[in-house]
Formats: sequence, C-alpha cells, structure tokens
Amino acid sequence: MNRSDVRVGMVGYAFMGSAHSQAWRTVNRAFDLPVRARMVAVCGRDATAVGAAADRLGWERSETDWRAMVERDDIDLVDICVPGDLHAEIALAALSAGKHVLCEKPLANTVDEARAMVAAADAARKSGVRSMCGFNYRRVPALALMRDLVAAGRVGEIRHVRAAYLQDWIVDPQFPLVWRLRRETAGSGALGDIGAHIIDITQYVTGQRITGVSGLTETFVKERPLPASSSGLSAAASGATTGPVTVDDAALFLARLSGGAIATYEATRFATGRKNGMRIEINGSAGSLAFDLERLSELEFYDASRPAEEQGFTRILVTEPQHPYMAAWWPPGHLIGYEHSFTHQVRDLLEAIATGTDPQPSFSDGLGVQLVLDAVERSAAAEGAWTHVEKE
Ligand code: SOE
Repeated sequence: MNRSDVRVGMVGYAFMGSAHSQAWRTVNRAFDLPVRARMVAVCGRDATAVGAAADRLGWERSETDWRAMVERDDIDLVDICVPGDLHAEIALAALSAGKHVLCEKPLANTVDEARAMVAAADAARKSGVRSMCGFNYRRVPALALMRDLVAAGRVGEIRHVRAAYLQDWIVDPQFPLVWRLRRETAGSGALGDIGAHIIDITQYVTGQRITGVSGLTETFVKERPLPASSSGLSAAASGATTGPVTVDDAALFLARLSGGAIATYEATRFATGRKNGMRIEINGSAGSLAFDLERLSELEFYDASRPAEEQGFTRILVTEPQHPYMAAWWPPGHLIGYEHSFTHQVRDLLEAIATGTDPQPSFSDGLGVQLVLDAVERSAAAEGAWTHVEKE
C-alpha cells in the first residue's frame, strides 16, 4: 500500500523524548494507518549526546539547531519534548513553517504563551496544519473507557470528582535542583507538571470545565544542591553549591465544575512511597468510576442500578478488543503499559493528519488547563481565596 510518510523531527530526547520515540517506532506496527511515521531527526544541544540518542532511539539523523530543523523541507511534524520554557518558541516557529506540532504538556509556562500558541495553531489550521497537546493519559484505555461510560450516562449526573497525582522522587533534600524545580524552566512545580494531568483528565472524562478554584501550594525543601551540569544557573556563577527551589512541591485545591459537580485535587512530589500514583474517582447519581494509574489496565465501576444483593464495585479488566485501542494489542488478559498511551497518542495524531481533522487535545484544550493552573496559583497567592478561571 502506497502510504505517504509523515516525517517527524523531535526536539529533546530525555524521558519524554524516549517515550515519544517508542511511540513513533511502534505506531505503524500496531495500527493499520493511511500514513507512516518516519523518524527523520532528533534535536538536542549536545552533538555527541544527541547523536548517541539518535542511534539508541531509532532516529535517522541528529541535529543541534531546532530553528534550522523546523525549517527543513524534509520535516512535516515537529514533536516538542523539552522543558516548558521552550514550548511556545518552538511551536510558533514550527507552525509558521507549516509543520504539524505535537507539544508535551503542560502546553506552556504561562497563559500568555498558551494564548499565543492557540492563535498560531488556529491560523495554521487554515492551511491544514494540525496541532495537539500531549496529555497522554487520555489514551490509557481504562481512562478512555471511563469517559465513554460517563458519556453513556452510566454514572448519571456527576456530583464529585476526586483526583490526585502522587509522586515522591524529590523527598530526599539532597536531590539536585533540576529544571523541574525552577520556575524559569518549568513554569511551576507539581501543580503544572502532574496537576495538569488530573485537570485535563477531569475535563476530558466529564466533558465539564473547571470554573473556579481555591488552592494552596507548599515548597517543603526550599534550597537544593546544584546539579553537576549547572553552568547556566546564576547561583553557580556566584560560586554557590546550592540554589533556591522556586516552584511548588505540592498543590491542593478545591474546584467547581461547569456541570455542577464539585472536586478535590492533590498534586504532590512528597507522597513518600507513591511513585506514580495518578488516581481519579467520579461519583454520580447512578454510580461511580475509579481509576489508579498503578493498576492502569483496570477500571472500578459501581452501578447503583444493580439489585441490592449484587451491589459493590466491579473491576473491569480493560483488555478486551472492544475496549479503546486494545484490539491492536494482545488477547484478553494480556496487559499493556504506560508507554502504550504514547503510541495511542501518535496513532490518533497521524489519523487526524491523514483525514484532515483536528486531533484532541487541541492547543485550546491545553490553554484550558493553563487557565486552571493560573487560577490555582492566583488563589494560593491570595490565601486560598475563591478564584474564577479566566475564559479562553
Ligand atoms: C514527572 O516526573 C512526570 O515525568 C511528568 O512530567 C509526566 O507528564 C508524567 O507522565 C510522569 O511523571
């Protein structure tokens, strides 16, 4: 079958770059698509390191200048896998060069940047350029199933959303001051890094928007050792060996949703013992649904219409071919993993490009998350005052 290639150039090759590379390598082997992803170039500042990454991750070549790469005629799609402080600049350049864009979450480090990215994506769409924000958990089959069951009315009117994203990778005060712990590179801390996921998943699963919040944030460890490669840090220039943490370690907030539900959120990197515990529970008038990323092939479902003697949460094992994405993988009972959500993500992006449709989540969805993040930070700065989420 004569399939056209979508020639991909990826900027960044750390954790997300590795996960995205796995997705680009596997998507056309797992799914029958009208287009084929070609892993043309991976871009990074260090020529030796990015050259080794190209070999390890399966890219045809490596580059060190993202501005040159996004202009190349042999690149159709730019995949942005770098810290948030570069998202807007790279996306704006790629969109104006007529390239499709996949941008890691959160969309940007500020609302203003996110708004500029939405405007550029809207302009580029007129010439068929597609853009997507990489909230990959929407493509975990159990969460896609959760959305389908909510949309089918199986839990009735939603009353509560209860979501948490629990990690513990920086509990040790000796963990160095990496880019995720500095506002100038990350924009915010746990709130924007992992809180963004539970905000997006809420809005995706329920179809409702968060309209107002009351929040608080905390930074438990305020000073950390500078990392080995800290030449760019002003603290290093002064000969210091430690630097200030300028983002939140944890964020808690209450929220109201547009459909009348109320919600509680927790995003923390200090939940000692919890490695990647993203959980969401929806309570409705006719039932409940609950998901835990550490058991990502399972969905708990409470159907209040069951006879009293049969009441209780059932555990749906999300491995049937009827379940979202699962027909592409293994027989029932054979589990998939975290990385498959990234393959599903690029599958849907490639299909949107091939069919001339807009992939979800859009940059506008990414702006929607950014506005909630901004409202939580404004609320936290005002002693938890109730804060309305700005309109897009
Ligand atoms: C944070 O450690 C992190 O890598 C997030 O940035 C990712 O979005 C999440 O999927 C896993 O944890």
